[in-house]
This record gives sequence, C-alpha cells and structure tokens, in this order.
Amino acid sequence: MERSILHLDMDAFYASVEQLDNPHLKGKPVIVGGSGDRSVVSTCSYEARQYGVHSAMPVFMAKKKCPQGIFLPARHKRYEEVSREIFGIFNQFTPLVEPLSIDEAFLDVTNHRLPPAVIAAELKERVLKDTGLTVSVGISYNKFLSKIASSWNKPDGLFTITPDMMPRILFPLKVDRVYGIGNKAAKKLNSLGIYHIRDLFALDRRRMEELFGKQGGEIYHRIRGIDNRPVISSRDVKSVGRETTLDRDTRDKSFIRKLLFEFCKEISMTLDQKNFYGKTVTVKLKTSSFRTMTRSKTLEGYIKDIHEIYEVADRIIRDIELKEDLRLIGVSVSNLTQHPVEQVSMFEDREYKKKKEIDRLVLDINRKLGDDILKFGIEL
Ligand code: TTP
Ligand code: MG
Repeated sequence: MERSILHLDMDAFYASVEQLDNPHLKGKPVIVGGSGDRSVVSTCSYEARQYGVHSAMPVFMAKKKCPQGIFLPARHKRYEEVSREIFGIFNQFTPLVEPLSIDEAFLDVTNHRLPPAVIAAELKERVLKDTGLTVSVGISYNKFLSKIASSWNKPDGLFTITPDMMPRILFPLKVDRVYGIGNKAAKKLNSLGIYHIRDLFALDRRRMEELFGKQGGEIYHRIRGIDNRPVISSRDVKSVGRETTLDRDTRDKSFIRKLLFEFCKEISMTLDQKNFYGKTVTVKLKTSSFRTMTRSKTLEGYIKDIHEIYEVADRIIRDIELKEDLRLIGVSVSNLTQHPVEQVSMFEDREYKKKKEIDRLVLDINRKLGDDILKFGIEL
C-alpha cells in the first residue's frame, strides 16, 4: 500500500522566534548566531537571505553582505520551549512522529481518517494559531520525497509530490539534496561533472556502487522514488549506537579507544540531529571466542556532547582487563529523552556553560562512587 508521509520544517526557526518575541523585527533582516566575529550564523530570516546570508556562514562575512542586518545571540532555551510546543501539536495528529531536529519531523499519516492534504492544512493552521509561526509541509509517499516537497516553496509552503511526477521533478535538483550524499560525496561527483540529479540518473547501479559503496544501491533507488525507510516515532527509539566487527582481532587499548571516540562522535551527532539526550552509556565487546561483554554506566544527568559520552565510554574500557583479543566493539547511549528536566541550552549562552559544569561535576561524583554505579553483564 502506498504510504502518506508528511515532512514538517519550521521556517527560519530561530529567527522567526526572535521576530515573534520582538514584533518590531518582523520584515527585517534578522541574523541569529554567535556573538564574536569568529562565530557562525545559526540561521537568518528570509529577508536576510536575500542578501546571500545563510546558516554556517561566518558572522563577519554576514556583516559584510548585510550591514543593515540585526545580529542577535541565540536563545536556545526559548527555541527548545517553542520546539516542545510544536511537537505537542504534531503529536495530537498522530503518535507516529519522528523528530529530525529541533524544528523538523516526519509524520506517517497513512492510516489517518483524513486525507494527507487536509491534515497538512490543519497542521499549518494549528501551528500558526497556537505559536504564531509558520511551518512548511511536504507530502509524499516516502521520506526522501516528502522532505524535498517541504522545501519546494518555503517559507509557509505546502507541496505534494505524487508518483506520476517521478523522476522528472528531481532532475533539476543538485546532487546534495539526495539523502545519503553529503558535502564530500557531492564534491567528488562535481569533480566528475555530475552536478544535478539528472546527471546522477544516467549512471547505472554498478557505477553507483563503485561511487558510494554499499549505499550506492539505496541512492540508485532513492532518485527513482523508492525509499522504504519507516517513520520511527521517538517513543520507539530506545538507543543510539554504533558497533563494528574488526578487520583483525585486537586487544590494543589505544586502538580500541580511538575507535570508541569515532563512535561517540557519530552518536553525539545523531543525538544532536534528533534532539535527544541520553543518560546511560553502554560499551559492548565480543572476544575472539565469541564471548560478549556489555558494561553500562548510568549518569545522574542527561548528556549528548561527544566528550561527555566518550569520557564515560573511556572510563568503562579502562576498567576492563582484556584477557583475549576482541573481534567486535560497540558503544551506545540509551535512556533517552527529548526534553530533560534541566533544560540544556547549547553553545555559548551562559546556562549551557553552567549545565556543562554541573554535568562534569556529576561525572566526577559518579567516578568517585565508581563501581557501585557500574553495572556489569555478560551474555553468551
Ligand atoms: P533549519 O530547519 O535547517 O533552518 P531554518 O528553520 O532556520 O530555515 P528553513 O528551514 O526555513 O530553511 O534549521 C533549524 C534551526 O537549527 C535553525 O533555525 C537554526 C539551527 N541551525 C543551526 O544552529 N546551525 C545550522 O547550520 C543550521 C542549518 C541550523
Ligand atoms: Mg527549518
């Protein structure tokens, strides 16, 4: 059965919240970012985008492009508050809400009593009425296409991609719009003269696999409108983890720790993307003789910062005496929440620094309490 997937993405989220709270900023080029000239733009209003300002641009450059811009520091606590409110609205339409970031979600409305276009219109109206903000909505039969649809006529957009529009609607889009093609891959493709999905479409499956490895097949299908990834509601996400079977068995702790750091980096990025925080860090090891060991540590507070996750994973691994080589290593973060009671505000604002200090203290205390908190389990 064909699915009905909505993708919702708030328009110029941080900047729109600033305009909402300070109505005299409405219609003006508002740029939200770090305070120093060396920091980067988090986002900017559509008025500022006309001057070529965009997310991740250094602030000094944004000032050059748009000297009349109104530069504001980020107020993460406030954005988290609005985020909670909009997700509350999404959840009233269906429990199948998959958060992608602070202002973005997929909704699976396949079995909803109302048609998707009606739900989308009602959602837009509710968000505007309850929060004063606009959201762009994309409707399609899979995740990839609904995300493309939501960006089609932003801001305040509503657009549907139906199967008969495929694949031509994708042809003029740049290759980096395809889920699975990041900046690096896009640069590689550009160097081969492949700029648009139209060019990508000309490649056969074998060539795609040569270029993208295992993911090549998925990308080949995705640009042909096939994407079977399910919408996974935040309630169903129990943990975020990475693990790998090693090319060669080893008990070299410095190698193991390096690998764990890489995993923690990826986990932290995923947590950040999905706007999750976790409380429990688990390290999983499998020895050459196929014995599996898992060790977990549960903290008092929620974390998602790479260094904090690694600090716990590293502490666990340091305490393990390896009598055998390992064939598999993994780490995961569980006990997840999207909204920890003590709200974390990110980056440079004061609350965040305070919160980090508290988290460090908690880590320290946990470390002193040591193995009381360290749970130990062995599975076969
Ligand atoms: P986005 O949804 O990517 O951007 P946006 O909502 O500002 O604008 P639009 O969707 O209309 O294109 O990101 C949501 C928020 O996340 C954004 O308001 C600020 C923050 N953010 C950053 O802090 N840094 C970034 O590089 C990006 C892309 C977003
Ligand atoms: Mg947005």
